[in-house]
Amino acid sequence: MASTNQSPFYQRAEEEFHKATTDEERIACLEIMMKEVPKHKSSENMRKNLTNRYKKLKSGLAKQKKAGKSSQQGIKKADMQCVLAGFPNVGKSTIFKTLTKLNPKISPHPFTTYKPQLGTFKHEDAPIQIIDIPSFPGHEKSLVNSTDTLLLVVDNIEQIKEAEKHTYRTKAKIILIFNKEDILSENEKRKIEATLKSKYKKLDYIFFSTKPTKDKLNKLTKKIFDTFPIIRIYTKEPKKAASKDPMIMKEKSTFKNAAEKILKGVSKKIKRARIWGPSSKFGGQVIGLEHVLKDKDIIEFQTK
Ligand SMILES: Nc1nc2c(ncn2[C@@H]2O[C@H](COP(=O)(O)OP(=O)(O)O)[C@@H](O)[C@H]2O)c(=O)[nH]1
Ligand SMILES: [Mg+2]
Repeated sequence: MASTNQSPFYQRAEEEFHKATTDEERIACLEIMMKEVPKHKSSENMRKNLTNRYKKLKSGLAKQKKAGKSSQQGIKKADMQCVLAGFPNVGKSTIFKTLTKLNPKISPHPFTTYKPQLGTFKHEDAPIQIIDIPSFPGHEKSLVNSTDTLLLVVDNIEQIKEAEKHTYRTKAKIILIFNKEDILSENEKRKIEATLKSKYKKLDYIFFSTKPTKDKLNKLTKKIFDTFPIIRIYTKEPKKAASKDPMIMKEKSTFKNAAEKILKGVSKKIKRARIWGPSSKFGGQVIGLEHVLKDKDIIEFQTK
């Protein structure tokens, strides 16, 4: 396969293809190569060649799967989910590792992340699911389009515009992570900020880099947490302390919604409910089923 005159994405994918150690990795590379190869007549043979290899690997993998050898797991969506997206080498996997303290493959080679890596981090006591996906253009479109919050990672201002053709269909809220702050001069940073404020007024952004301070890390996780339309509700039993782990509910949920979530059908049996926290007039206020909850409320109820 001659790779002269191919796009840089193609060339990198081809390099990675030769280094790949699993068929899943090879397939991911071929997908990029097939997308990147020119569609004109002179490259017809090349396209056929790629397609054949791709089909062979796919059917091999399907057989393995039938035999129960596959490790691919489905992704169960958590209450709060974000996806790291961006071009190769901008530092997505490094951010994933920083947040989750897991250990994905990090390398100076692009396309190191072949399949989605799942992890979780907490903002305060709220667990947030984070997914590291392959770089544009080999990313999981369905995840980019369907997640709650997209963490668009860039290390250069032009990438914001270029990313649009991969993100314009997303329903997610977008946070721009301008990464590798450590290698920006004050002057470069000022210019970038000026551009962000003039050209991308509505884009929520944060500068970031490896080894963030505690403050910086908290600023990032708070930014992410604030994009989710949820509230945290704690439950307690009479005379006992409130639960440590919050229940995650939609914004504007009522006490009835919370009670139903705890024990289906229980709301009919509720004798008396009390509340502490932001939505209460005073601690221990007695409430009815339609009481609207706020983040960090604590509820207590007794059943008949
Ligand atoms: N200077 C600098 N380099 C970084 C930073 N984050 C990641 N890198 C480097 O950028 C390269 C690509 O990182 P990686 O996380 O694999 O990028 P990905 O392809 O977007 O997942 C690696 O060599 C990292 O060490 C950062 O904040 N500052
Ligand atoms: Mg990566």
